[in-house]
Amino acid sequence: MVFFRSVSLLSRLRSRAVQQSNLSNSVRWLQMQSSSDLDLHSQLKELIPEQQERLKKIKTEHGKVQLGNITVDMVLGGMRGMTGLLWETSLLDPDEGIRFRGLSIPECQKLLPGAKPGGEPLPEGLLWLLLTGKVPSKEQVDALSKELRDRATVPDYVYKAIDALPVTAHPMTQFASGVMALQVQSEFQKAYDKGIPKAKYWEPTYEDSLNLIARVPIVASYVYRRIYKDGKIITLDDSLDYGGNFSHMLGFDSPQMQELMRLYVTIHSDHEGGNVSAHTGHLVASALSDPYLSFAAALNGLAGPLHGLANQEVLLWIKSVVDECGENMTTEQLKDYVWKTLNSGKVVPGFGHGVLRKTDPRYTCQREFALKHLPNDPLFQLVSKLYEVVPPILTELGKVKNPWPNVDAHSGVLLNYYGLTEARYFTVLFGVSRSIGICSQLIWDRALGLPLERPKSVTMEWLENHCKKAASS
Ligand code: NMX
Ligand code: MLT
Repeated sequence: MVFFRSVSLLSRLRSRAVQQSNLSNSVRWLQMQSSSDLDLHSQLKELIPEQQERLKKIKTEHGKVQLGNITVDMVLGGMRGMTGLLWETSLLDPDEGIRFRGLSIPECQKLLPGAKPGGEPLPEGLLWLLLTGKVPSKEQVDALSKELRDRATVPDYVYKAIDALPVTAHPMTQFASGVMALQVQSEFQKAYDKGIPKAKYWEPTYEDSLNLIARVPIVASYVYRRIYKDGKIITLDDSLDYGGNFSHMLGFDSPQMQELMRLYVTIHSDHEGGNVSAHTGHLVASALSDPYLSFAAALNGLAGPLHGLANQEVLLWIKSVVDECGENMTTEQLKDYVWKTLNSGKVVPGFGHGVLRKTDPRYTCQREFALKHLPNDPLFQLVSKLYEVVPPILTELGKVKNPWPNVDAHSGVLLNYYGLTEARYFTVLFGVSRSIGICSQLIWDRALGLPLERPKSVTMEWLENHCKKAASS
């Protein structure tokens, strides 16, 4: 039954894919459910030579094709719109949002296996999709869940490294320190020291990446329980999947919270390569720093308020609105509060984006989750009100390129509803999720032999001289 439902979904999606030829290249439609191989490593081993050939062909046949002009504005404007990275696992369209290996979020919700039929996608399924470009079967996802549980062991010195910090240290500082301590077990570093040939770099990168993805929920839960629950640790449950277990280890066992966590981790996992955390991870790894070093660096970028920390800022800001205006505020009061925020020189957290120009589909799917499970929650209703009030105000400012909400505008109120109320912790959840996207691409970085990243920089004097010359020629 499940198989037939999948097949009919598959044929519907396949016909759409014919219209969108770019999708059919990136997703291996016909291989969905057809392979009974449960081992992700051997699937990758098969795929790598084919993809290496593909990259070689692009280089030799199209290496000199131009991808656009670099303008002074782009150099001074944070490289917006400048294509400069290869990132295989996902691609962001400014209007449509993210596609993971060609699949939109609603398509992932339909096609990726859930803990129960029709449930939210299991993040392990997304990991399989990101790594292979194939939609896995439930059996493959279950095998990967087990593999991740088997790899989920954290040495004592990791906890000790975290304990060396004051309990008041920001959760992201504690989490990133724990990830750095995990690095002691890097297989890549050991193999590199022994002189592993370049063609094999991807193998210890794979080991490190899967170990890291398996272990970060344990480190993250430790940080949460240390700060907020008197250090009372909850261990892994062998019967649970990745998202379910993460929720369990944090101390939340309601089936709905576990479903939320599966959705949360899936949608936060990857957002193409140019965002601060992904780009940082990729840059650091290009020096052949191992996945732990690279991912810890990525986390430090995620901890900034314009990036991942925005989820913390949103809930704190929403609560400050309620504190000032009360729960039954009028639209006028809300507008005034938004203007007050802007006039004090702050941004409205959770709105705007570096690439997106429409409402983030990650916002939309969280909104759908809320409409289904918590329609009467007052904070959800406030988030809905903000969806009406904020975009016209940001548009009126005249400089904001995207007035619409992003992923962070919604996540906090969902977590808060299920009892995870500590806003300062939220970015750690984002960090755990992002390990899946960043590490998947790091494996491909090494498999494809991508080089050291080293763009050219220039001085203002160089720019002035260059522009003078350009004007006179
Ligand atoms: N509130 C107030 N001002 C804003 C906002 C906002 N939400 N978004 C953009 N602007 C301002 C921005 O600060 C800039 O002002 P100025 O020229 O004075 O420096 C101007 O509008 C133009 O910025 P954009 O080109 O629209 O946006 P940019 O690509 O530079 O930045 C963000 C993107 C996401 C950093 C920005 O929209 C922002 O600060 N949003 C609020 C923070 C946030 O929600 N971040 C999370 C993003 C998603 N994530 O998880 O990473
Ligand atoms: C992300 O998920 O990384 C954010 O939306 C930021 C981005 O894509 O630039």
